[in-house]
Amino acid sequence: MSDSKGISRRGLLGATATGAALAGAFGSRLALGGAGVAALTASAAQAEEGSFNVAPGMLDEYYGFWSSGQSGEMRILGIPSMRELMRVPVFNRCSATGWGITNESIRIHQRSMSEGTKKLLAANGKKVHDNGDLHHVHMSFTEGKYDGRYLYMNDKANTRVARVRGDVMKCDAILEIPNAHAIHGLRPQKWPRSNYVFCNGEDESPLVNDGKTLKDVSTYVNIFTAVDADKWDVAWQVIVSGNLDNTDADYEGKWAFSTSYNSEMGMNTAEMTAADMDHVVVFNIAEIEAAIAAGQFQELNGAKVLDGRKEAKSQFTRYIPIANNPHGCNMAPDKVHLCIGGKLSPTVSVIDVTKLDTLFNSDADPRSVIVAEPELGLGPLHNAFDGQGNVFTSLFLDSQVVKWNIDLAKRLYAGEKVDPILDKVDVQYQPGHLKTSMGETLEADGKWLVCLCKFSKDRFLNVGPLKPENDQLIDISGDKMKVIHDGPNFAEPHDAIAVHASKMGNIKSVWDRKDIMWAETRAQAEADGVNLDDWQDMVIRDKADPTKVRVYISSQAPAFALEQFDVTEGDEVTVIVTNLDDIDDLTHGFTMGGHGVAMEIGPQATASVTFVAANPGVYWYYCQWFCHALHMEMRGRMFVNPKV
Ligand code: RUQ
Ligand code: CUA
Ligand code: CA
Repeated sequence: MSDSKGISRRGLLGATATGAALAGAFGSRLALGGAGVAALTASAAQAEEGSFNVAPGMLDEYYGFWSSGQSGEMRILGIPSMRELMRVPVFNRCSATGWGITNESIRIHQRSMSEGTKKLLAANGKKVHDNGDLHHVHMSFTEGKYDGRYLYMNDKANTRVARVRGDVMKCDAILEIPNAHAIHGLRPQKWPRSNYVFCNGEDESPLVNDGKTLKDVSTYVNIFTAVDADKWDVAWQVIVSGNLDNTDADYEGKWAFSTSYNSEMGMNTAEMTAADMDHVVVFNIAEIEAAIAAGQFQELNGAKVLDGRKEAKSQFTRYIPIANNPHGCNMAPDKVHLCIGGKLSPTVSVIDVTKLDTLFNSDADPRSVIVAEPELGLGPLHNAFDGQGNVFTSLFLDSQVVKWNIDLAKRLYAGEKVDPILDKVDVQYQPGHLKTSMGETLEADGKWLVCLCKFSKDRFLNVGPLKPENDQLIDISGDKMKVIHDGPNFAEPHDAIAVHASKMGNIKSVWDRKDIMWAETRAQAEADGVNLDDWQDMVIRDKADPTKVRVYISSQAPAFALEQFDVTEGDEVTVIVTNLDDIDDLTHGFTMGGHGVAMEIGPQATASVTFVAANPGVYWYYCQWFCHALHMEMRGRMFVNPKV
């Protein structure tokens, strides 16, 4: 486990690679970046723009699916225009669409699709978390290529994962992961298709975190979870040594990989950076599946759990030592090379995945699978690929993107005197993730790179102490990288993917009336004798519980079927709106004044919302989605009669 290429990390990052040293290097580089990079004048910027400008009315070549970090939503941008096209609320509440407020979305928040997890969530109570920390968005694969079916994403804050449908761009499933804590890294399986979504638990906690042990760190573990991507339930879990940061999978369906920055199991920064080496965990999918099938698991909180810790000496995992606090974990589209960002080490470690079988079947030195470890600059975090053997690595501390060649890096590692670095470009400022067009698939095309900078500092008009992030577009089609666009973005995109528009041919403009999204609402309507597909205006008082009122309203521009309805003070009112318009882009809304509820109803959709009519009086409801010249007139009254 020696520091193989004789690189002095400690020399580069200061005597102790502690948080303080990191903060120091970071601070000085920020100051440097601010003073050293002159802002482009408007005219120079416009001249640059010519090369990527997408004229009004023109469509982008790529969909960019962005995470939004602590905003909890997914965003869709066009690439290369970098225009924001849509926000898809997932873990957050949305004032516009009613996500997290409508019954349909609350059902998705509260239960997963399978029986097992239903029980789990029932045990956890009914609270809908209103926030999420969505770091990683990735699309489903079929044979190493995007298939447009689903997007998968994590919630680090509340240990959940979610799925967004590729046909309507709405979330259809959220799953709270048991046993693990803080799902961070997330990737779908690439081959043969995304049967699993792999999820890293980042925060160490007692296994069965029920308060019986709190401070005894020896009881803490971290958990790697494979979610069944179709059933949206936990398929299996593996207990690991150390914590888990980022993850990826190979192109043969044999392995999953996770970086760990806390192999020390430290509880503070000094402890977490104490060891010279941390590791990458390799998960052997076939061995894990065989053990699960043979019943060799323990069941904890409804999940099948295997022990893959070092001391268990299982065939489920291998641990490959990697220098101090590695971060990014990216599988190259050449199907062979896995690239690990060194973070506190200036290196990227390249693992040849074809050598991994040897690791599981012999006593080979785990470091023998490393075939290159080029020194690239300070703070290497994530890697992206152009499909031509080159890698783009974000250098957080240097505030640069470095382009380098895998083959040259291997030759250097083997002792040849070659320089693997092909180009470096300054970015503004401090990049985290970076993504190339189609770069995490077998169809990497080497045209564009988006670089998600964590700071924008002086790049935009000052909007107060809270600044936007800066998502930069870089042209990588030539030998030299060229930053050609600054894209301000709200807190805080962590990751993005660039998907060619041809992959998204299944996106609908109008809902299918039979969509599963409102299946439960439809069942209730049928029980009430209401045909949701017809023009209808029905007010129904529940026979079993007469304080519950259901109001069925059709809408067709510019009118609701119901101009007024009566309820009684204290009633629990559910309004079910069906949009009978079937024209592209004809969305209606329903906002009940003074009751904190609003929702979107897309063409041919049904949506419903429940609230308590607590105070007697006249309340206007209205359509909040501009739909017609008489949109303002699309409104009606709810009379809340005083209780007698
Ligand atoms: S992580 S800046 Cu949450 Cu994807 Cu690397
Ligand atoms: Cu319907 Cu505005
Ligand atoms: Ca460490």
